[in-house]
Amino acid sequence: MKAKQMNVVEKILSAHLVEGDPAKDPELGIRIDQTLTQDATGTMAYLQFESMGVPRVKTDLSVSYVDHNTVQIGFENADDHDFLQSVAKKYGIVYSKCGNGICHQLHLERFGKPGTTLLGSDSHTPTGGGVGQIAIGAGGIDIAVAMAGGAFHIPTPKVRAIVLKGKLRKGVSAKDVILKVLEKFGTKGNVGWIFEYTGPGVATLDVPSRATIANMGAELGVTTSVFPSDAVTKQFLAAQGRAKDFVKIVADKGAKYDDTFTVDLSKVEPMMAAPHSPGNVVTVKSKKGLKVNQIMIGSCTNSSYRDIRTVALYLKGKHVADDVEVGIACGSRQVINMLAKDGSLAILHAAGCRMLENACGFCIGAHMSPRTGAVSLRTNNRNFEGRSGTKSAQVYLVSPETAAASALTGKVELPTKNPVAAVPSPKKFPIDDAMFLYRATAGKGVKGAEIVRGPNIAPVPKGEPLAKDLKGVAAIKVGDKITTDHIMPAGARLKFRSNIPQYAKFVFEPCDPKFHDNCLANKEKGLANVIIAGESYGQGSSREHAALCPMYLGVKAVIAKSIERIHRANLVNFGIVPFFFENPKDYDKVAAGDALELKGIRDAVAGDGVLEVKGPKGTFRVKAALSDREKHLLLCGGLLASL
Ligand code: MIC
Ligand code: SF4
Repeated sequence: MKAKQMNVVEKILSAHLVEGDPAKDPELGIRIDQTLTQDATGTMAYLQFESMGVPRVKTDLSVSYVDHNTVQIGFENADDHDFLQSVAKKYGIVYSKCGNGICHQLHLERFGKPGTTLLGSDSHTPTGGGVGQIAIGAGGIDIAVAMAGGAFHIPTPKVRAIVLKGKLRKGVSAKDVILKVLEKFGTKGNVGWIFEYTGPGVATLDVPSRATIANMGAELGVTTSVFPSDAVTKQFLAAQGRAKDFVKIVADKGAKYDDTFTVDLSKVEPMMAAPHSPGNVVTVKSKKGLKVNQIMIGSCTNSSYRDIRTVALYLKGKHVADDVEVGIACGSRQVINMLAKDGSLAILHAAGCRMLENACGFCIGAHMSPRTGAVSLRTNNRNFEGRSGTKSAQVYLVSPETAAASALTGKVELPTKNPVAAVPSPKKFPIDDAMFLYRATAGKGVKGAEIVRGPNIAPVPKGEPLAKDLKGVAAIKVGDKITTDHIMPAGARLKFRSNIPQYAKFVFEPCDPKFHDNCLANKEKGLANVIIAGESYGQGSSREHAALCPMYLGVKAVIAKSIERIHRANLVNFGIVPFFFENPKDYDKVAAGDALELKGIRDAVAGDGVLEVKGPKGTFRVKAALSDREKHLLLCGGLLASL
């Protein structure tokens, strides 16, 4: 009998399937080949890994990157870096030193392998889809389980083919393509999907462009995005000195998809995401002439050699406008090295750009916050309100081409007016892996290595088994599209990531600064805190702190109209029941501060997930759609408590 024709997703997943049947089960368990962490989520991931008592990582490769908290004001960041380095040495993890670059760019350059699975404690891990990897973002504890050899669970995916045809016009690039896809599918309603890019247009995109598209697929809320591994991938890997990592993975002729959407690349216009959502997509043309105060270029979405070299070509022999501040953060040392050799760095300096560290930096609001009310054009992937560090700033997400063209006039400009020549894919990238430590002991670890723990590293709190009945309080009521940046702000608060009691002080800081105190007061009275939310609760980052810190504050349930994938998984991992309103209109029946009775919650979780909640305005039904695995975790009080 002829084997079924498979798409790329089916090929990779079927080769990694360890639990579940895609034809009938709602959840699949897959084997993870590689993991990555970054420092802001990594400390927790490794503390959790440590508490599992496994002597060394069991993956093919695990890499610990330091790229988020690099500003080092105070001792906390440096303490975290030391801890991470010592953990890497002990457990057989490759350690990417601070200064090496941004995790996703580095992983793509040096480690991403077609046909493998990668799990990362960062929502932009899908960048690996650019080289035909099934790369998924998850909470730190899921990475810890994967490093210990456990499976990772995903909702059985529906696969949408994004068929690319034609070729991009000069001045239009990958960022415009993903913004076009976001314009169509938005930032909600895509949970459980995987987007597979296919069609003749794929061959016209180089690997960095594919990676940009896969990276920002995270904003759609999909499980991941993936490109085939073809001749372009082969050339890229060979140029990175990794020809042996290449395997061809393309969809079989006649492979089936659950849905198809076609993008004619030749018709894509320069696009931008207007404040305050990556899904708020408009054309650059519609904003032409808008005065701009700041332009930030880089982040894991657009910091490749191709991107920054393109910016240099736009700025060559010119100067940025007087009243605009331009900052550039490259993705890796390899990128900087190439820009130094071909003269681009000199061009950018001469043009008046501020050359920033090759780290997340501005993207996460760690520095370079714009002035009050500023218009800031940025090439990163998220423009949630306040993420830049300035609440009143109007952040627009754009391509490097639009950023560069606009830098010259200080106004939004069309990059297609005076486009520059395409940057050819380098034949050979300069390779310098000196800042990846412990490559020789990867997978083995170093016997007797001691873990270094500064005072900022606090133990991980554990959850408690779910009670039979709960008397609770609606500790907060929020609206639609609440992001993890609202729940657990990063920026200036980021340095407390390894210290839960301290970080928990800032839960919901942008929405209700009293949340922490109120929750602790309720907890003291023996009341369970409940979060009431609208659609797409928990969009954005993979940070498990957005579940872990609420757990610490006594939050036992979230009742929302809908919850995004990674955040929902994090809630379960930390023993918080993710309910949705059976009738979304019941959202109006609850107000902040209402006393809520969740009688029989334990039986409901163990059974069909349906619970009648009693509030001052009557009762309403909520439901948690849970797999048996998730039920078990919730009843135990979370993953760590279940071990
Ligand atoms: C982000 O872009 O929001 C982050 C910071 O990279 C997060 C991870 C984190 O919160 O540490 C992400 O995308 O998962
Ligand atoms: Fe870093 Fe920004 Fe990428 Fe997150 S989105 S990994 S903060 S560069």
